[in-house]
Amino acid sequence: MSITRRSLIAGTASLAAAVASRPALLYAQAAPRPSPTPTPPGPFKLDPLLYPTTALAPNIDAKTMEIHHDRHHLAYVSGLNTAVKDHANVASMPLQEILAKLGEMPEAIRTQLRNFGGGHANHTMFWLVMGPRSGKPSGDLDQAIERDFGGLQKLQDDFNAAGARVFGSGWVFVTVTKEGNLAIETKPNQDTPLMDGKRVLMGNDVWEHAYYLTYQNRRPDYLKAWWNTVDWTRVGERYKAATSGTLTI
Ligand code: MN3
Repeated sequence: MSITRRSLIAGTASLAAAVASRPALLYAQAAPRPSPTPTPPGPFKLDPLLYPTTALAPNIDAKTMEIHHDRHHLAYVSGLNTAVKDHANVASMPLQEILAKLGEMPEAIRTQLRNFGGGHANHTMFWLVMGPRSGKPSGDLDQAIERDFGGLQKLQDDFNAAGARVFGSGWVFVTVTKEGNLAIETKPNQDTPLMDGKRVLMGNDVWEHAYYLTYQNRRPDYLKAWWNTVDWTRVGERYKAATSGTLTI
């Protein structure tokens, strides 16, 4: 899923050329990112966004996307890299394994692994399940939503209610079992169901930094609008990966 720096730069250049020749048609979809994605040193990387920071507006504004990805998520990756710096055995482990085995991790860095590792996993998932194409759930995922929630509207209502009830900072998730069963779950701070050995189908960040510039204290409005950003094609791919045992974070 990661894009090389070279292809990103090449893509940006050709986008810029296309924008220059047909500005009115392409600008809204294809505005280049204002700055390149920072790359913190260490084993854990910050993947670039797969779409421009403007792509989710007006549901999520470009400034929020830029600050959230380039500063907040970067800080989690940097913190995680710092934590594992003198722990080669932890540094070489897959992130989902570190989180599932937090209790076995060196006590000196356990809190950092929890906060920064959880933050890295949560945000990596978050950017992936959003995008400009949205769509609707289909196939097995659509059937599972019908079976486990009584339809998409009910899932959205229950998910939004759960997200609104999170006190302070945290997340609301849809978890998925290997059998394909779905459930709604919330976690405080940067905790994740990965810490319970579960898999996350999708999730929404209800920290104020995720919505404050546009929505201020109106978290329920953000929760409602967020569904317009969900890329159901990619969520469907995650569902398939979960049921075939290949979904990681
Ligand atoms: Mn966040």
